Amino acid sequence: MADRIVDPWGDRTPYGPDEQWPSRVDEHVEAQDVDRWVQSASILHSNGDAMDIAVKDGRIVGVRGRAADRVNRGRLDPKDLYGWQANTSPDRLTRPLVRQDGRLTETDWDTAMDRIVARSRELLRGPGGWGHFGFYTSGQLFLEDYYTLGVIGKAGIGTPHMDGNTRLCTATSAAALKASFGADGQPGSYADVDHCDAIALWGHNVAETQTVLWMRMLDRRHGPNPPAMLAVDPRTTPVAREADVHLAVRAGTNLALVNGLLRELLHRGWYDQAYVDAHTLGFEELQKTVDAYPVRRVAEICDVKAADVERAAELLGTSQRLLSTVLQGFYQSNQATAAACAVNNIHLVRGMIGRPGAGILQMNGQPTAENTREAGADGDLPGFRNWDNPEHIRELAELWNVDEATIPHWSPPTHAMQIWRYAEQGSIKLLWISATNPAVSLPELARIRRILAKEDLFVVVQDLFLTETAELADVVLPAATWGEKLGTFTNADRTVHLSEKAVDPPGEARADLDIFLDYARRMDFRDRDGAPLIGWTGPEEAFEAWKRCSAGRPCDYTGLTYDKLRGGSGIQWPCTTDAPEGTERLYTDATFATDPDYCETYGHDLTTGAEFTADDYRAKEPGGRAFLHATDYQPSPEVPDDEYPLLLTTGRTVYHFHTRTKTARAPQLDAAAPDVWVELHPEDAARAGIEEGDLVGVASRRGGIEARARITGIRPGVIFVPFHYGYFDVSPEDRTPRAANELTLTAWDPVSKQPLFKVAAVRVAKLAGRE
Ligand SMILES: Nc1nc2c(c(=O)[nH]1)N[C@H]1C(S)=C(S)[C@@H](COP(=O)(O)OP(=O)(O)OC[C@H]3O[C@@H](n4cnc5c(=O)[nH]c(N)nc54)[C@H](O)[C@@H]3O)O[C@H]1N2
Ligand SMILES: Nc1nc2c(c(=O)[nH]1)N[C@H]1C(S)=C(S)[C@@H](COP(=O)(O)OP(=O)(O)OC[C@H]3O[C@@H](n4cnc5c(=O)[nH]c(N)nc54)[C@H](O)[C@@H]3O)O[C@H]1N2
Ligand SMILES: [Mo]
Repeated sequence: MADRIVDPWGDRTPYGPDEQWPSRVDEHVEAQDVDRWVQSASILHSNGDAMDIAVKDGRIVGVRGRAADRVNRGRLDPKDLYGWQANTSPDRLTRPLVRQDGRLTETDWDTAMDRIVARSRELLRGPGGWGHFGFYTSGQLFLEDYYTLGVIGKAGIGTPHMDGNTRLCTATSAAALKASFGADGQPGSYADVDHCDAIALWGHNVAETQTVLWMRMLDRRHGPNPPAMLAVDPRTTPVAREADVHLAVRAGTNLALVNGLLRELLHRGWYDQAYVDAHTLGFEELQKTVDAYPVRRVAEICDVKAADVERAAELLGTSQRLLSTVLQGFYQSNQATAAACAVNNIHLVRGMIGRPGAGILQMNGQPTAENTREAGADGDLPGFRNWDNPEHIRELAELWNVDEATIPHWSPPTHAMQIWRYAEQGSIKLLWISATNPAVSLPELARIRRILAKEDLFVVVQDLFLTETAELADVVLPAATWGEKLGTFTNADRTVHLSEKAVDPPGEARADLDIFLDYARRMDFRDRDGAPLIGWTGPEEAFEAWKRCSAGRPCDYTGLTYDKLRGGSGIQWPCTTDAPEGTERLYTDATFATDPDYCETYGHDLTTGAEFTADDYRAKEPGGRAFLHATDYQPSPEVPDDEYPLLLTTGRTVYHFHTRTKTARAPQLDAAAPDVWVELHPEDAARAGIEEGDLVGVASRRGGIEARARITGIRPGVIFVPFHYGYFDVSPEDRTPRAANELTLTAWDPVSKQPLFKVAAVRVAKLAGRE
């Protein structure tokens, strides 16, 4: 087998259009004679690669891909091959901690939970007590955990202040799907890679972030009749190098580009008038808006060659089966929702949705982000219900047997950035953080650390390790994780996988579901008839309860059971008695989820974020048609000036996952990328007298970091810093600032409320020569 650190994608298995992707089983096991293999799927990205966990003497000793699975046919990502070693790391949290005289001290579960419950009861006592609670969760727990947390928050406490780090991740995916098609839910399927004749990657470095999906794309590119490829990314990523057309746009100008591409498609007749007339709304407005984006103007705004924009339009316009994927280069950049909807527009005007090869993947990032959204742990209502639709509230009240008034629905759910603002201002007094590390991952870290350290904010952190965030908590709960607990999760193309428990968690660590259930029991949440609000005691019962909640909604799970998910491949929702094997693609009959009684949102103005009312929405009479949204380009809230002349963008490397709590504990991955760096274009580097390997200071209006220089093919005027590097593995006295989020700004998209991690104005200076 190839060295997957040196060659992350391994050997090619080429195939042609409409053929089945060949299987290739990847494996890394660090023991002889494995006792047993236990079924699971990847937890280190959103691709949903199915794998078996190797167990020997009660310990995880390796993994191998599952050849029968529709998602990966046996292949695994480098992070998955090695990342499981974090489970066995000696510095796992094994006992709860509570803050005692200013220091975190080990204690037992009763003491830790009693502290949380005492504080909760005290806060709930007054009127509007729910307003003091904030829950900030993850895209890395399991479906059963989220649904339980959602019921606790919405029907137990009744707070609208719930969100996940999914807000930082794929809030824009959800927002764009709702805005264009009426509800969240991925239209496309990974199998579209097998059938397409063109692939457009919009701000998505899929080669490093969903390596197995990239293997599938590469295998098509190496087979007969390969698909054409377009990459839109300011950096020369592996995707950009492979693509036939690479548009290295100036960060923050995506919408201008896509508007220009749409104009070309319309002007050159590369669209499907019959589809537009029958299945969409808003075409004339769109035509008018994009007409202001001739190629020359777009080339100027985005700083790319006009001829390349024309080539990109031709690639898109002449394809017969176009697959688009969209991710953080759009979602975390300027005008995120409008730009993501503009990609949906391309597919709608070309009628390229809902058939093999013609698909949209508004991607997820985290392994279980889909479940956070569908189960309502991100503040949205479970089952993609509409907070503004009284009938949807009634359904939930009936299901949970609680008063409608308990379920927060008087305004949109509070988004994460606003939750942090309330904590800063002091109205949120209890913040429960599960499976996320905001002290490294949120923008403007100095501010986040200040909030976490506030005396009047009671912070609960539920994690595997003593992270930068846990260090500042009042109570730390040691959690069990993947391989140590049972549950399900759903990937970016709606494939549901079961993940079995392979080994026991270390020490007294507990499964997240058990922690939430314990809290509910101790709080004694009751329904309208005085029965326990939460009637389930384990994962499978929680799954069955969730199935009832999902019935009749776009994410219908009623045809799935744990047993059905055992043995073979993962299965795509909706899965019902009518579609017992799941559903490959949504909107195959071009009927979209826009009916006013069914849709998840009544929509927003994409420029200002202003909400439309039910009456506004009904007046449009969508009748199952999709919305074409027309929005003008506006520059980013922070653009370079004399003082901060460069644009900072941030992102990922193939070797690390987020704040590295798992990947830095896997020796192969840690060694491959041990410390932070900054990528600069040769001209920008020369201007500052910086050479390869020099120590560079990067400063913004919020703070500064130090990083080693890499001179790369990034576009001029833009620099890149990976956001993985925090401080947990550096001793307190050596904590030189190095987290990219010391630099980023507190600003978000008006519709999805996703923070703008991809654009900030900075300056650079050489601090020292290479080591
Ligand atoms: N190895 C690895 N894989 C991961 C993860 C990880 O941490 N490590 N995390 C997972 C998660 S949660 C997520 S969300 C995904 C993210 O997956 P991606 O979105 O692919 O990753 P990023 O590196 O954040 O951003 C993608 C690209 O956006 C480009 N970009 C920056 N600014 C702009 C812009 O203004 N316009 C355009 N068009 N492009 C821009 C960057 O140069 C970068 O190459 O990855 C998932 N997979
Ligand atoms: N500058 C910049 N910032 C970014 C981004 C960017 O591109 N640029 N990307 C953003 C995106 S897309 C994302 S998704 C976020 C990610 O940001 P975070 O969510 O903060 O990153 P992680 O390191 O994945 O944190 C997950 C935490 O959960 C813990 N954990 C893992 N498994 C379990 C479990 O089973 N149970 C419990 N209780 N805990 C568990 C881990 O130890 C870890 O501490 O970062 C965002 N921040
Ligand atoms: Mo993410």
